[in-house]
Amino acid sequence: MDHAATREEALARIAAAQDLGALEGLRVEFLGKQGSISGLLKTLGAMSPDERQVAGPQIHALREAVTEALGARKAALESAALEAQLASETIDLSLPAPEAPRGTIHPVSQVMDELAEIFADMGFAVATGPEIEDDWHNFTALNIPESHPARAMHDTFYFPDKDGQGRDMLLRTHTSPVQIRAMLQQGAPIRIIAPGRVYRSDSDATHTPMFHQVEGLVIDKGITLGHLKWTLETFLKAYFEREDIVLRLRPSYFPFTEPSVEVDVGFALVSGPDGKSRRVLGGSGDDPGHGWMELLGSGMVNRKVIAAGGLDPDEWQGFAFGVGVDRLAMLKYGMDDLRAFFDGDVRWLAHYGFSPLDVPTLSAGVGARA
Ligand code: 2NM
Repeated sequence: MDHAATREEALARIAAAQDLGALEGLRVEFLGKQGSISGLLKTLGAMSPDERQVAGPQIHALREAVTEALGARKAALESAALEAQLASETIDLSLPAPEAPRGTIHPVSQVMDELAEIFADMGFAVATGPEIEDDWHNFTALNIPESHPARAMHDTFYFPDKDGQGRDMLLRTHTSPVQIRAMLQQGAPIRIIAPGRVYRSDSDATHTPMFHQVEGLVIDKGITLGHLKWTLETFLKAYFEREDIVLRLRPSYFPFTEPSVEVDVGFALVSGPDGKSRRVLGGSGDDPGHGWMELLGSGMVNRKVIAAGGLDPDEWQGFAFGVGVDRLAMLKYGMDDLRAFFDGDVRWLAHYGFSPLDVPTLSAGVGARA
């Protein structure tokens, strides 16, 4: 028996296959379980040894030739498909980059970065702590009595259950508990700022239930109100990038500081291009066309708070201050609606946000845009 005709026909059909699907059809037709060449192989069993000696090598050679032709055609079809794909995917490298949505840094993040940079230059580290606190760290350690209105349900967000030590759990109402934890964990001396989210049950045009605060704490030997005033003045001049920032300290009261001082900053009333008058920080509030704006609270840390922090108040003294980060951002960058800070509107962010490359540095100006 001669298989030359079968072979010629099979190779011609393989060479003519136009795609991988057709080629697979041929493989099944020739070499599959029910395939024609598989059928020929099965006939070997019924042959006499003499017949088999002649037909065996011919059928095996046929199977080999067909297998090889199928592989070669498959490789050719695959490389043709790759060539076609590459040809269709060429790009013009001289085209401009496509317009892609670009994220911006939220002003709150930018201002917190500016604060960290300014205070780092004065030797302050950044401290953080949990937003879910217990009432000892948030109130008791800060000399805020059980009866104090700040502890009331209508001012503080409480959790329904107490912690393992029977303490009420709450969302921190200020970042002061971070400073208590720092005193207990690090001991003295201390120079830290504690920026972060704080929560109060309060919501109107100028109050949001979550806002951002930064508090500062210095504990050392022989610290006075003079150190406090210099630190706040140096910070505010660097932050607002003006040398003419003037502060006014007024006596005040906070449970955690004694004495306590409210800090006002002088501003000028300037009329903008729209005719509306804006407050621009700088100059003495007592000068004509000027006024004083209440900006932050501060004072010398109360002896009871130092003791609650595990330190001896006869050995260690210090000052502390607290200021709203959102308010600082509005004053510097001119936003007039606090609520827009938390709407997540990308149009607002495109307008007021910062480029990720605008990293605050003291040498370039902390608020300089690239
Ligand atoms: C303020 C005003 C005055 C303050 C006190 C402390 C601590 F934990 F050290 F006692 N941290 N921050 C403080 C003092 C905060 O915010 C208006």
